[in-house]
Amino acid sequence: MIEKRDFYINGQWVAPSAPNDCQVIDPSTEEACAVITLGAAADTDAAVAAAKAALPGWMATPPAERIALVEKLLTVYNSRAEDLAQAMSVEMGAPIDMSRTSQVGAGSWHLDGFLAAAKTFAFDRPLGDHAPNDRIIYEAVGVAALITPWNWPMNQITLKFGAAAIAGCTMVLKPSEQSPLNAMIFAEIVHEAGFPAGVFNLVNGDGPGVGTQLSSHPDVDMVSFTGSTRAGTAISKAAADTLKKVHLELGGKGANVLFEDADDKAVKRGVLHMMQNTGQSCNAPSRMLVQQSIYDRVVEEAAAVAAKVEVGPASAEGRHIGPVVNELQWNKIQDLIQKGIDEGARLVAGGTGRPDGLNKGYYVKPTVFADVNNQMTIAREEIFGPVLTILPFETEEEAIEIANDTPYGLTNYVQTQDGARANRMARALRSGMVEMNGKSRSAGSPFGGMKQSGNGREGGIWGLEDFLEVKAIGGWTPED
Ligand code: TXE
Repeated sequence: MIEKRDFYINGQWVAPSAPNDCQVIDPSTEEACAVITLGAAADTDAAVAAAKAALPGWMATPPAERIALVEKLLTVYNSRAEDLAQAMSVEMGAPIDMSRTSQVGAGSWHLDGFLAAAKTFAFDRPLGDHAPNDRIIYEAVGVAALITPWNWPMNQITLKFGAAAIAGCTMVLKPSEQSPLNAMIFAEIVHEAGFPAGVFNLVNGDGPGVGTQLSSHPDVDMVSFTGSTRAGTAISKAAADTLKKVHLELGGKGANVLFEDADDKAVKRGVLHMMQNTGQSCNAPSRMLVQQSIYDRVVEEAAAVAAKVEVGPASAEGRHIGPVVNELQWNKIQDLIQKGIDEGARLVAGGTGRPDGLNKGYYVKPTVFADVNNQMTIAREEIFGPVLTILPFETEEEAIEIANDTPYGLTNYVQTQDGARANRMARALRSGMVEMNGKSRSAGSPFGGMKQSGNGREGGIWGLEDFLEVKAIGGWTPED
């Protein structure tokens, strides 16, 4: 059993102010794999004080030096890749091969994206030729609280850390209490890279404790949060009295619109994308909207693809999907599958209960529902499990109406070989991101949502800008 009770504050590992053990459960076995401490207000205060004290020095460090340290961090990160992969696999259930490639890889991809963006970013620039005495300076927002979830832990930590560090913010990270181990390795990586004490701090804790303390703390200037819409609302309320900046990356209920001229890999691609990470992705294409003329064929193929998706423990090598993260999520997914059946959707693959032979562990059957209408609970709520819903449509207008009829607006997908239609759809869909014909977005592209999927953007220049204030100066005296 791993015992990691300390917090990383002001450049060193320190004992918590009071004991408050919390077991980390391996979702593949339902056994405890580690013990951590949930922090108290005194721990949060100590971390925020360290970040506040380090802020002036870090803000005054030239951007090129901050960038060089992030570059160094990336090298250390890559050298610790296997440790990170093992940690994520055991604590949140990502199958080890997928953990090594996608989970760890997402982190280096984002850090690379920030490094590329930062090198061309002008932190100090003239307003324009018409105003020689005006200057625009981009400065750190200040002390940033980073509150992250468990589903793509390194993805989310690096998305926030990379931008904050380059922007000149100091930070307190509160990772998910479900997946703290990879975050603690990340703190070791920051330490080894040589960041000044206090620039990065880590306190473990839960939402009602450290999460709320950070959100309402008067010395925290910004919260960058990824997680549920419920917690996003709570954070916004807790932050309101101090009017801090709140950046939210929340849930999604993405549509994947398959027109009758979709390419012949579109169905398989859509099902496997839904099942990736056991359906625990905010940008999962969870509503497959299928044009009526190809509907029956698509339903049949989708059911066949889902039936072939293998499920197994995270420690096993291979391309199977793992368990979902915890009992709470397992129960929530089971309830939603049952609701789908009760509300009249047609179950064509999977269903409630565990897959055959997997009696212990939070395993879910890869599930597909056909004949779903957009008012059913399974079409409205983010299930966050390997459950695909299929909805029919007749016309392009109807597809747009169904796709946009959701409180979420994170990612939508379009499959058609008609370029003009694809572009019309890209403009009509109300979401922060649209991906077409299986082509994903490139490094440095902004990630984030509209409506109840949140605000702000992460990644590349846009992610960097979220951690920056814009200062306008009049009467600037040119220095050369
Ligand atoms: O998330 P929570 P949960 C969605 C998904 C999932 C649901 C529940 O639909 O089924 O959320 O997952 C911290 N103040 N997503 O309950 O609670 C918490 O400690 C401050 C979408 O695990 O949002 C953790 O660090 N912080 C998603 C983080 O929020 C609070 C990723 C996420 O936990 C808090 C995960 C509070 N009041 C779940 N309450 C995505 N957008 O990718 C909780 N936290």
